[in-house]
Amino acid sequence: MADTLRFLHHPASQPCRAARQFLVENDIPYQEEVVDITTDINETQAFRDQYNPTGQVPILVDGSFVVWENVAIARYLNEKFECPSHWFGATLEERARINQFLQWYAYTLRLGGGAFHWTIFAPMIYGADKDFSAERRKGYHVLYESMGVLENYWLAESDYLCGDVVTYADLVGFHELVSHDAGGIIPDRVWGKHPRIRAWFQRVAGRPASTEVSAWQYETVKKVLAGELTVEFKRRTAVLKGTEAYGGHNRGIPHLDEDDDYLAEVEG
Ligand SMILES: N[C@@H](CCC(=O)N[C@@H](CS)C(=O)NCC(=O)O)C(=O)O
Repeated sequence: MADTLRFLHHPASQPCRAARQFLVENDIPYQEEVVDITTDINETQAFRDQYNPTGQVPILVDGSFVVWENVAIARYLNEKFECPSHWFGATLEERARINQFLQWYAYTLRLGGGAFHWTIFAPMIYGADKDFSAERRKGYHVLYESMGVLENYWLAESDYLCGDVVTYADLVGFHELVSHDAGGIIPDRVWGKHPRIRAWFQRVAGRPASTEVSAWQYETVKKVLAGELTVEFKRRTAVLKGTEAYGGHNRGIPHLDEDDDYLAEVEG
């Protein structure tokens, strides 16, 4: 009998939710194992040696085979279970477009997660008395740049990011925005300037699997924002490595001490 797939994840993690939604959407049986990233368990050498040298989730374990990185996990599942071709493209051009999005997102939209991380998690990790405005500013910079590209390129002519059907690109893009939405990270004025993103976000949110996979994030962050829940972090390191990136591809990157009117321009 084949081993049951083990999926190591945390529901607060955007890449974990995307890969998990792929499992749910495709009715793939799996055993769920939540890795408590509020501790440093995933940073131990034993964890790194056994699963992933970066210490990050999501991780898929299929018997003796281990694969990490959400896109690699979804592609592995897609091939292994011969999932419907819309997820990763039926034609050469569809596949190229999806690949293009998944490369682009990893260096831009994904790093915009810093706007969420440094607003919601950082005070619980490092202490609410500290000033995270510089880190937040970096996160917002790359988030807003990415939203501009989503609005004016990826969603310019289609209902979904890579055409007129849902693909894995939509799942990763959606879950980045779920964190921002749950955390109230994107001001209403900025949502209002991105009507295509808003319509697309609602379209993907309407999928039953989206609700199932996002519920924990919305419920937990709502309690945190209402002051009803403080998550006890036993670690003193960021849970989103790489969030120090600043700027995407379209804007010059001013020194942190210099005036940057880009945020004011988007929010104004
Ligand atoms: N490039 C990875 C990123 C995964 C990632 O950022 N995981 C975070 C949670 S969102 C994590 O495991 N954080 C724990 C840590 O960094 O110690 C992917 O796309 O799968």
